[in-house]
Amino acid sequence: MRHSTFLRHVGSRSSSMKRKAALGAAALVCGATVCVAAAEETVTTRLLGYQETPQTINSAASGEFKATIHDDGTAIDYELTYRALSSSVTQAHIHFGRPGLSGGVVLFLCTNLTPPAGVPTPQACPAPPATITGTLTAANVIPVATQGIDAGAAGFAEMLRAIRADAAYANVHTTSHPGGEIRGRLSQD
Ligand SMILES: [Cu+2]
Repeated sequence: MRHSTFLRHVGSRSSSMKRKAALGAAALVCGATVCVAAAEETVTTRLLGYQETPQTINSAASGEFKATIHDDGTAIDYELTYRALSSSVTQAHIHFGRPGLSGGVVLFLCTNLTPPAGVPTPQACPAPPATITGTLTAANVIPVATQGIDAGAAGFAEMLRAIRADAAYANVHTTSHPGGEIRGRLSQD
């Protein structure tokens, strides 16, 4: 495992995706004879009602989502912040879908509803304002057959490709807006 706690927090705060060479001695990954600079990939996005589909939502709420993809592509560390929502937060996810289009739920970030079957029980969604963190792996993938997203490691790799191709979004759902109140695309802005 080349991914350290130190590296996890050396991410860009800008709304872009990039491979970022971490700085400092702790960023060096040393094998038997050589040391190389480790890199990490961080995706950040801002969540707003204006990005919701199929209906645009006027909401005072906002949020931020940050995903750090492990070097070996087997996990995503995430941090989701949301505030000022109109009503109780019910659930939050990463969906498979391009900007302006709705898509299936592939990865749960949190839920206060009946937990999904077949994946580890997601954490609860705290009342806003709140920040949650977690780690997603192949075990968390919910396949979406109609959109061609597989289960397990294949599906996880497909979602990494989708994130890099501007085809995934984070979405926070509330009681008043069950289809989602704030949304942000995971993209290369
Ligand atoms: Cu969702």
